[in-house]
Amino acid sequence: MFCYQCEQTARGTGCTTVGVCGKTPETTYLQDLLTYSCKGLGCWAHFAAQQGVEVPTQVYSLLHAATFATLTNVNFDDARFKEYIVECHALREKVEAALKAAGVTATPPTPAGLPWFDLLPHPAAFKPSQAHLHNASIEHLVETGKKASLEHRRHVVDPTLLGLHEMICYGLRGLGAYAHHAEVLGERDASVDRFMAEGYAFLCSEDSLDLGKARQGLRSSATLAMVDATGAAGLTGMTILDRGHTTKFGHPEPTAVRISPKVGKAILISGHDLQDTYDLLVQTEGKGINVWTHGELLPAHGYPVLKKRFPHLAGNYGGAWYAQQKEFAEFPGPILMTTNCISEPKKSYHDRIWTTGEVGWPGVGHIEGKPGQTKDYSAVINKALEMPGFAWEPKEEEVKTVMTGFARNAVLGVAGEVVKAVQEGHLKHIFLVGGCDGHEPDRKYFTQVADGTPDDTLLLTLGCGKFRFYDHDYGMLPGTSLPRMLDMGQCNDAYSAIVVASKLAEVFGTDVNGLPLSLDLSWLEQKAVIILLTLLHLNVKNIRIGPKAPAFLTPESLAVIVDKWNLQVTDVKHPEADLAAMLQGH
Ligand code: SF4
Ligand code: SF3
Repeated sequence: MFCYQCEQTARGTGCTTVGVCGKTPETTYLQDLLTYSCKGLGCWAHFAAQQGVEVPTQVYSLLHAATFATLTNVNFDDARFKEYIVECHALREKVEAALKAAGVTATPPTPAGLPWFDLLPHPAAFKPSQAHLHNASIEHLVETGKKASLEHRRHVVDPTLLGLHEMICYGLRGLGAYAHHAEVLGERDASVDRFMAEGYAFLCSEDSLDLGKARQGLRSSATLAMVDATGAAGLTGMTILDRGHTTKFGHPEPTAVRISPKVGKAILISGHDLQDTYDLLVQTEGKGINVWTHGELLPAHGYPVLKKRFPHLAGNYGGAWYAQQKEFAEFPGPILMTTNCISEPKKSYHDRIWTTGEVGWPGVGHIEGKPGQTKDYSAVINKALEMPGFAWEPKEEEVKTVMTGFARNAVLGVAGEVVKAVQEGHLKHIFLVGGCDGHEPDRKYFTQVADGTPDDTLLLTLGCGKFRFYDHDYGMLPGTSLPRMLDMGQCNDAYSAIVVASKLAEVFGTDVNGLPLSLDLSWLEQKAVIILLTLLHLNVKNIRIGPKAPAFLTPESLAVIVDKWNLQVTDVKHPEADLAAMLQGH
């Protein structure tokens, strides 16, 4: 196997025997085969759209969901990957039938010169029948997956070109996640749908070879243009997700969230999905069960519809995903995992954790339900009723809380105060220290940066990286009513930060790069990739990412990105040097 899609990849180069995340070689090859199948479906859907033939919405829904399933720490269940592969080819047949019915006899291009499709037919021509796929054993699909694998491609493709292709592919994974989340909330955008197909089709096209043909063309290559287009689609993806959240649940408001236990039966909900959270809250109403959020669901407490209607939305338990094995083991109730990041469930809680949506772990209970369908959480609820729940709570005056809910509306609501603070010299700089968290000790850099931010600066945060410092007391911004640290929400809420930065730039008559603003981003998985591509598309310069550069970028491709956007890799050993540079606007 070979996988280097996330930051925690083995030795900083690639997982080759088993994933650091726990992904087996078998699952990796099945994901490779699914990606190959998505490329094929993308070719057909993109071609049909170009011919003016209507592509069934299901095609795009499957592309989003299946793509999301290949994102780091989402799905580890081989049987589910077989289902995605089968459905992918069923829908490809449907698109072919729609083309035929419209009288189009031409087929998508299947260029022969692409070295990375030499072991199987080109993805658009790779057409296993439904009967074959249904009867195929997992072992057989794994063997086919080897021929479609990144492990194979990396031996036949120039590493810079491969890395840029993979960056597009990982951007699509992040975009697929956003589009899928949005769809769950009843939102979709035709341009995002079409781009998912177009992006996959590009990776199968002759155009994507350009870099290999003319290296000096790297800066103006079609591949780099597609990197940019992926970022543009990312912005739309974030926009529709924000619309879904705020239309259904209102604009987040600054909210104190309890992080101390409270006596009573308890369910823990983790991941990013607000719709699942809402449905679970409805189904537990009046049952004497408290619902606790975990990790990236902390910001759920800021949404008016959730916080006003459900007093049993009790608080937040635990921090970032990577500590879940310990935290879940100690939680006195069942756990529902709605999206990434799942780690291998330990024996001690194996029988009281459920997955839902695109998340999966073999042998773990799964709650079914497609976007738009209401799921039945009674298995989780019954487990909570059987279990003891929290037996202890601190005295009222010792209860600890943290703040969340400073999304775009809340921050723009006090924009006048922010502008005044800048004009009066109370606010010298704004830092966005946010993104994903992970195991590595080097990630303490982000705490050191946050803790080192001077008193006359604001510290915006989002994503699960904040759990390293979310309970630190940074005080208030002098001369204002604003806490110095403002939690804007989940990694998904990077959109809020973009809107706030653009509005502030407007007020100050500059662009985002002209603001006293520094972005110091921690990354782990591919939602972070789409956020980065979106920021680069918006021409945001001087971004720092860390703790390491992506393994899929070779020094050559990184040099192009550094040259164009002055993207920097965090100096994890010298956070004070990074802080000083950021304060200077570098
Ligand atoms: Fe390794 Fe990350 Fe891939 Fe898992 S997702 S196999 S940790 S590179
Ligand atoms: Fe965290 Fe997985 Fe990325 Fe959503 S939950 S920020 S890592």
